[in-house]
Amino acid sequence: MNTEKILENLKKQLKTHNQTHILAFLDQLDAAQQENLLRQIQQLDFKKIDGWVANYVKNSTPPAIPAGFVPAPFYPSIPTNPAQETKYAKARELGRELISGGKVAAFVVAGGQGTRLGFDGPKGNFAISPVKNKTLFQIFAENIAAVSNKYHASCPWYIMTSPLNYAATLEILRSNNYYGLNKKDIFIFQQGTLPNFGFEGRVLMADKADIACSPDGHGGSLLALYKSGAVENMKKRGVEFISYFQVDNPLINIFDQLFIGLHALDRAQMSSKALIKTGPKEKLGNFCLVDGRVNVIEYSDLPDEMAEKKNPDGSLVFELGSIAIHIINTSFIERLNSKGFSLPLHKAIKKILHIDEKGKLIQPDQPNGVKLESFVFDALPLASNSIILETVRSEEFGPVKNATGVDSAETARQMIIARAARWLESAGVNIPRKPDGSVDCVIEIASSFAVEKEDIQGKLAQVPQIKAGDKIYLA
Ligand code: UD2
Repeated sequence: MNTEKILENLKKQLKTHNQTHILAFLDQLDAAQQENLLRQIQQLDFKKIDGWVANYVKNSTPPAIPAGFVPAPFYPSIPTNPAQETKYAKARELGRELISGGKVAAFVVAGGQGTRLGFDGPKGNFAISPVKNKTLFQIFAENIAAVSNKYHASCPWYIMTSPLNYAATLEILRSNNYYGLNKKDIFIFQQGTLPNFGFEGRVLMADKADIACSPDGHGGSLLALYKSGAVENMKKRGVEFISYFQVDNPLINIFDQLFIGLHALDRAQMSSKALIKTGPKEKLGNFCLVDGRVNVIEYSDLPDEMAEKKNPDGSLVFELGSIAIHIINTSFIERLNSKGFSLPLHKAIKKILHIDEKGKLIQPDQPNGVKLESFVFDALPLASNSIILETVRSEEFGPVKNATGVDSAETARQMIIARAARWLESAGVNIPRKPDGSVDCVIEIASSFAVEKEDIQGKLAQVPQIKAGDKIYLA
């Protein structure tokens, strides 16, 4: 079809869907810009857009929460009876086998914009380790290298970026020589985007030649893993299980034998790790069961009376919080994509830079539009089997979300030090502590020294005597 015909069709389509403004400045664009804009429009699905406008953009009623939800069952972090003890031992063994057999891949979602942290550039490049100032990416890479070494396997690493931080992420990895990992074991790809909307339902224009778009949320990973060829690459390598984690958690235990093993033993398709929440209002999604399937209800959607409901022993009825750590089967992602699937969207009201109908750039100081995102945990009810494993916060969850205060770089560094101290103490090392019990030195344990606390016992000869105020790095 020639360009004129394409243009005519697009104009008709835009008119039908009340989006004619997208082409308002076409005449002012050069040929390359015109072609680029037409390509962007062709990628939009206007039927879906009409649905999004009606259901999310213009609809201000909060999303309905599923009826009849009950707390989801879970595996406790420590087995509570002999049968469970036996199962955990079996799971650990199976987990070790699967890791050694190269059947497990690391997968970090790193497409977020990290606005709360106020850090310029991909969040994975944020320096966090307390002695060597290693970045989040370096910590993950070293962990993957150490696990590969320990299990005599080559564990691959898949990294999802957004179109906004893809080039920068690639450059960080390249200029750091992939932190010593083999380049062929790293697969970096981009997630999709969704258009941004004005409150009246019009697709916003970033400038005269570009539609304003933003990353489609971490739920977009389930599409992007497939579309980018990552799943195909996994299949070629024999990877069956994807260890999904977020870029902001330096304490992540990427290759957890127990979690992987329990997931595989129970023939689950997508599983989750959970924490017991610090209180009813902790900002974590809540694990629930609806019609026998695991669902996560966002903290903002759980009615107060449910969030605060207590068991006779005083514990919260909905006590299990989601920390965005999952095992996902490659076959599950393939199945979803081959059948065609869609996750619900979630709406965020934001300040969005755009041009107005006169072509003037608007830099809003108040929220002026809607961004839409999908969340990965919304795929849990699509899994026919799904397990939840409780984990211990101080061992595995120290997210770097904010510049200061709760979940900040400072709290994460303290957690890294505290965990290192506990690991060393468990092997009999004496750690100086202040009268209030906090650690009185700075310690950093590299993954090359210990991937888990059990690795320390064999390396005690390398641990120096530690005095108050010391800065100790073990590698
Ligand atoms: C998420 C969870 C919350 C809890 C918490 C744990 C949601 C809605 N909430 O909160 O329940 O588990 O994490 O830390 O998920 N990302 C992308 N592409 C995107 C958007 C995000 O890759 O389009 C990545 C981002 O780089 C990060 C992760 O997803 O690694 C989480 O994103 P976030 O910081 O927006 O999530 P948060 O803290 O609101």
